[in-house]
Amino acid sequence: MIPALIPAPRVLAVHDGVFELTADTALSGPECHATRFLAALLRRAAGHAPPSAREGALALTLDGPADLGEEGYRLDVTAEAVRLRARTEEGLFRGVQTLRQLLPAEIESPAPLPGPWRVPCVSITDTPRFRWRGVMLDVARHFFDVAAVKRFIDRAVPYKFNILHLHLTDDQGWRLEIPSHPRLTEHGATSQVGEGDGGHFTRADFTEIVAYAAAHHMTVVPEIDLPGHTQAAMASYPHLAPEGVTPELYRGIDVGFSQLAIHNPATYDFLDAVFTELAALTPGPYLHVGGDEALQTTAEDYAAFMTRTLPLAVRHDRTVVAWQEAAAAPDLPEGTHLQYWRPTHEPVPEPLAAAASRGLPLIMSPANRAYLDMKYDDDTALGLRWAGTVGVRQSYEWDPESLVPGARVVGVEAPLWTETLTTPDDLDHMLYPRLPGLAEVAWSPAPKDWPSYVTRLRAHTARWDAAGITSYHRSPELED
Ligand code: TNX
Repeated sequence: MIPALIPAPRVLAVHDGVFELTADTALSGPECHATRFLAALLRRAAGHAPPSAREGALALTLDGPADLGEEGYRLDVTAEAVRLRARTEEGLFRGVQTLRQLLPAEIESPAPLPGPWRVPCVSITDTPRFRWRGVMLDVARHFFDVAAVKRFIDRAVPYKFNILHLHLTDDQGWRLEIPSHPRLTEHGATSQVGEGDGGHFTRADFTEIVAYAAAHHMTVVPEIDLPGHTQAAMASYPHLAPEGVTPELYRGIDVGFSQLAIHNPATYDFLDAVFTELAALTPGPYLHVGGDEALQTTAEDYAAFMTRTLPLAVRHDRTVVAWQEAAAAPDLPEGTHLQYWRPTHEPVPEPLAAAASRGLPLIMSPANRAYLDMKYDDDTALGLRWAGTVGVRQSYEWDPESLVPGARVVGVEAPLWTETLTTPDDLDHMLYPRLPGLAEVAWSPAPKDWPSYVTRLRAHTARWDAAGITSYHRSPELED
């Protein structure tokens, strides 16, 4: 039988026989997240930590061949040993996720189970198609606390995502403590969509998230959405608003009604302070400045705003990421990543096509494929449907490189907007079963093979059950 691996590895050969893990199976590996993660996984589900040895039957080594690159790995399972090789700790970590999927579904159990813990004999050589494989969580429309964000990370890890984009600010709330501007959270974080008191991350909270992500080889990309989506900031500091606007906290789900005071120099002092503090908390190389749906902002003002704002982010030695509208800004800093989000049936806007032809990297998040907040079908209670319904097959069967001809596509990101989502179980409902398919789009070579994929996907439901993920969408594709 072909093991149900998602994302599918680049090269997989299945051999006769199995490796059986017992309480005596020793683990060796470098002192790193991958080794620790594997030991913890086995301890949790099998009930005993593997003994360590200089050369274990389970052996992780940093001696992979050069063609494995940064995140590739080679996994060889024989009846005698499991050998995982990579060039980097990150590569080992991705390989451990594959080994995890080769183990029985019960390995996902939070409490010890008797086993047996058998792994089919295989040889796998695997490298990702794209370097940016992201998930995004909107903590602004509804606030999700540190525990919920960690759980969200846990959901993404088995599928080899490496980017956690946090949408930290929007009209409905400002979610990160900025000590120089305390009212952003004292006041601007107290609302959210509908009912509820909102909430925010202290700097310690944010640091805890960054560390947890890093321990799972995920890079946090924080977003401060500008110059629209800024009602919460303006409600906290009214001088940030254009004259004549009375900023109040907002609990609705409209978009495109707010904008900062673009011609007030104090706006840029504010942004300088925010980026300085954000950069200090963010070890990763990216800062996301939003830039979407600034519907009140004239083209001229938008350009003026970005011209003053982008250098404030770049100053901290960071690569700017922005939604696709920012393609219209003049003088985008070198390497700026543009995030495509409009549905694929819309024509590619001219400025985006032009930016792509200049070689700016694109991240693909087309709403009618990659938006995890879209309803699955007409009966889905949660979610939105402005981009249509997005079923499991539709979110899987597309090619990120075919949307903008000639573009340098660096990856795929699956955003989860939370206008309608209030609990971690709501998040799970929208993530599963679509998230694994988007992982395969991002990691595995093209083209996509739906029959193979859906067979593997069905097998994964046993893993979600074992992990205690109870709220996943019972999509018709999961039935045989
Ligand atoms: C569009 S995507 C938005 C968000 C909404 C989302 C809901 C993007 C850059 N802007 O403000 O939350 O649709 O699907």
